[in-house]
Amino acid sequence: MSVVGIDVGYQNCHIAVARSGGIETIANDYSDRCTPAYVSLASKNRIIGNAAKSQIITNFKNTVHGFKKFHGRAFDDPFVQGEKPKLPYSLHKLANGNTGIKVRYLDEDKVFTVEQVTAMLLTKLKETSEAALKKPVVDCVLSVPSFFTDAERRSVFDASQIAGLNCLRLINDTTAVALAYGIYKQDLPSAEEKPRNVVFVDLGHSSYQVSITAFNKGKLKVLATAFDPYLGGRSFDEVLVDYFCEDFKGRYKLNVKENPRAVLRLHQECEKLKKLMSANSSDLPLNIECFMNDIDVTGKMNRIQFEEFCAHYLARLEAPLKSVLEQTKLSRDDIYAVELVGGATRTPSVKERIIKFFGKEISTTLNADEAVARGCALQCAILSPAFKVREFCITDVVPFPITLRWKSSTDDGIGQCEVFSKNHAAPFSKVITFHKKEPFDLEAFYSTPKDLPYPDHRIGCFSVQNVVPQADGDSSKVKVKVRVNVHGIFTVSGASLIEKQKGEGGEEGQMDTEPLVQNEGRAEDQTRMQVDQEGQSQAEQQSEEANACSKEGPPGDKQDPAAGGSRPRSKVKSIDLPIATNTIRQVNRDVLNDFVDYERRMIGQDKLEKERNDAKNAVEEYLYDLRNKLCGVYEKYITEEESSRLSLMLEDTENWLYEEGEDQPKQIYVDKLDELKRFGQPIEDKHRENEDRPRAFEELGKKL
Ligand code: ATP
Ligand code: K
Ligand code: MG
Repeated sequence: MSVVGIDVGYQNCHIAVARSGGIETIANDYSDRCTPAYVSLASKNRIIGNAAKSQIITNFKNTVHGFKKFHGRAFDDPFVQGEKPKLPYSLHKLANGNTGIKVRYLDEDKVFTVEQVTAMLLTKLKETSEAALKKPVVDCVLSVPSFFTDAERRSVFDASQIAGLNCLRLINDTTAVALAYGIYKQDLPSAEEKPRNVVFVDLGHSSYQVSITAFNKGKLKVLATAFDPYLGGRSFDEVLVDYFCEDFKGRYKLNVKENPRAVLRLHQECEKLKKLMSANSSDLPLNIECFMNDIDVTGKMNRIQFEEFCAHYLARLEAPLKSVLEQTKLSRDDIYAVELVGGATRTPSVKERIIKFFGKEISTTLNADEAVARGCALQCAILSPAFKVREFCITDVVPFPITLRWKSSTDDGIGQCEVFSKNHAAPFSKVITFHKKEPFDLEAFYSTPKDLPYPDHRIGCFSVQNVVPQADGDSSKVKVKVRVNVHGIFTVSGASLIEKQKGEGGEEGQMDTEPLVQNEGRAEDQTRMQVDQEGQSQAEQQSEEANACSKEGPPGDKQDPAAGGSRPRSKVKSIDLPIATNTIRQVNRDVLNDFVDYERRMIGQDKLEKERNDAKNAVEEYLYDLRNKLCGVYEKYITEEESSRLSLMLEDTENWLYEEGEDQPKQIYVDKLDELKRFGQPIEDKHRENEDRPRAFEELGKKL
């Protein structure tokens, strides 16, 4: 069983794995611990990660990057429409309204879903992990931004399935960081003591996330999260790009924005300049040769100017910091430490603002680039039965309150109830009781659309099926289990019909179809509705915590249907009810299976192409090696005539490689290599024989 954690960043991905020594981040085939989130489609294969990023300028139409925020988004989504003109590749509206990405692949026009593109990236990261661990990787934990809504989370989860991964948990970036921070701390306050409150700030390329987390020995509890989903290092790059576009328009009469290749190059150079400005406050140059229309451009900028231009973005750093304090009602003095992660926190003015806000120095005990991945791997280790790791209980929060709505017999015909409040503990399950005579629908949605960084507040519709009246014509009691699961995704995870037994009739004293929600034994009468969290739900809550805190928890607990639990069962017979789920923007399951197959085929295609290239390279390598040796160590074993005949043949082969042989099936190269070896091998053999002879004599000499 593999223990792998992946930070799936907008720009940069990191992988951490558990090996004998503990958790470590691993390097890819470019000896780089960071794999860029770039996927390039080509006529024979896919190129993913570092190689894709380095060829973006020459293949920009087919090199997809910056796609993380398209997860779970409709093509018509205002965010997607806003991004569209900035992208060097094309977006396409899919039949189901989702965002598709249009590229040339295998010499055909092809539209991929965001899930497919992320799956390609995950395939690469999976292969990197497999190379490091030297075994197949299936189980993993992936990071997502804490503000991702259900549609976005489901989309990332689907991507993991397409890539053949078994995602044990989608964990929020800042929660992963909190775990990486807390699990090794030896001096955390004991359970009875006041917790240690730590603020985690992650400013990445595309987003800004803040959390306050309370630590006690062996556990962490996220208290609140806040975010600016569209603030990050990318915002600063765009400021620089806009500035230089204007600058070049004035000085060079260039219209940069019309030329996607130039925009890409300018972006790359501006990001470099931005990083240099983090370390250096003097004037710094920006030079790009042959930028556009054969013109070389130069420009300059310094940190003071940069901060002025970015002032409106820097000003946005404060609101989420304020928000987490307000939500938790903690004061600055209650904060033990402020930890920064994410590449963009290296910007001096970002650090300064955060220091100023909290009135204290910030700690950087964590690796700003790797902390998320490490936290993911730690979570994976905790969840993996195959791995022994310190017990650590993680409680996250529900970022946006969730409401259920249904048709009812009340005056306005609508019943509704907020099932999860903001910052409610997660994962968590609750049981709601309804009295119904027929199947019914539960519509789930986020209660506060205006606070949602997503244009659609619907989560989905869950139809509780097979509901029938009792034998005497009365309504049946239906228990519905709702849950925010380990991935932070809302589900109606079970429903059961409680058959009334003899002598039980009318115990509730009500015949309406309102839900009964009970809370820890005290039936809280909220006008016509009661919330029920006693019995089953409490048992569930315990099993939930058991699962979160201990990997040894019985696997069955998680799936425990609503009807189980600690209530005496003797009088009650319960029947599980099927639930039909229709969530927004979710990829159809049959289609998902097709994507799984297609991804496998593409992996196969990449492998074939790699083998073909390797075979070609082998010919090339052998050819150059033989040529060198013909004029060197092999000289004395062949006649001049033989040598010149062979040299001619090598030259022919070389020419062939650059012309007709440039692009041939693998077998042709294999045959070519064999052909070369037929000539080369006898000489090689003679050479070896000759080399071995004196050595053999030496050996013999020693023995004598
Ligand atoms: P996200 O978290 O939004 O999905 P990500 O995880 O890919 O994105 P990170 O890798 O944390 O993002 O950070 C990348 C950003 O950090 C880029 O904008 C990069 O330019 C910026 N960055 C990296 N080093 C520095 C530096 N020294 N100074 C300023 N910015 C930097
Ligand atoms: K990252
Ligand atoms: Mg990140």
